[in-house]
Amino acid sequence: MFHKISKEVLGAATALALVATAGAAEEWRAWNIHVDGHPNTAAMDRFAELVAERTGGEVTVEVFHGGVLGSQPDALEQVQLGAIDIGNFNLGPIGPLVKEANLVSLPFIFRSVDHMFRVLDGPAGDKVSAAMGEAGILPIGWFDAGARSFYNNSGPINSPADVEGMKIRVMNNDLFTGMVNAMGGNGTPMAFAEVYQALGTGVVDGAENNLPSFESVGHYEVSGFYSLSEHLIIPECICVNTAKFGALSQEMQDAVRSAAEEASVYQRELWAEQTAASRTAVEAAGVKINEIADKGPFQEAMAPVYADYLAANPDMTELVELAQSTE
Ligand code: GTR
Repeated sequence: MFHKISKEVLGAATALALVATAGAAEEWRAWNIHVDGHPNTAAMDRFAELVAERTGGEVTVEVFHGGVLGSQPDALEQVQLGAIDIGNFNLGPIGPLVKEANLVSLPFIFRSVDHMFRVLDGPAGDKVSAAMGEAGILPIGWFDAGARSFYNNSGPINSPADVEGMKIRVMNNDLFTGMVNAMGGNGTPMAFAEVYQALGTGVVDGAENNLPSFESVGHYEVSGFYSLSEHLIIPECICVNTAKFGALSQEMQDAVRSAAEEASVYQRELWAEQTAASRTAVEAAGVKINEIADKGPFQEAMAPVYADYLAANPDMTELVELAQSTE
């Protein structure tokens, strides 16, 4: 009797388990480096809401803010491995993993944010996306990250000569180290979370970032000058582990993609507002915003960076020319 019941129970439990597996909810862990109040944090929260809504709860996203899941280079490897499912990433630190992604990390390659998005929306962008997807980091939405400029304490930067001898923190990518070194400085890769202290204690003389990030993590408290060199215009993505995304039904993929697209539209609106608000806030806190009259010498100083990059990656020449010739 006991034996019989237990067999029936077991059978029912197995059937239930099978049903549960078939309709199992996908629970994704998402990486976000930014703190509360940053546009990308709000956009990632919106993305998570939209995903739950549009997939009817079949896919849910839990966003871990403030970089608590690790540094950006580490998190990217975790996405490739599937240990982290998704996140908001800057394409700068993706360059060392996907050489096509370095297209957007070449200093002064884009004339403006609009130009960058036109390239991204065209054939060059398709190549970058495809290569990222093959590397396991599939972009499904594009965020605005404005332009990055130098900040430091010793005085305004008006020409590459002002960078000479300065130790400047950069994101993890040889292109950025080369960029600072080509101005006679010392490009120093370092995790974002360590920069505040490094600036405050003089471990580095300066760093570079966009205005919203300069403000949100307090770098303006330890840097008196922000000089508008705007040397890098790098987009950011909502990027997902390619295999996890590919395992969803077509209907679920469409729902997740549409959530990412809508969250990206929202992010770009917030970004424009926040850039202006951050400028006002840091100026009110005493930071001197320095307009650079002639950025030509900075661009000219980048010739060896392009030469080295194309010598090491001759197959990227076409992509670089495609981006440069995009209207
Ligand atoms: C921010 C970017 C982050 C991170 C950071 C950095 O602007 O949104 O993803 O790359 O810069 O400088 O490390």
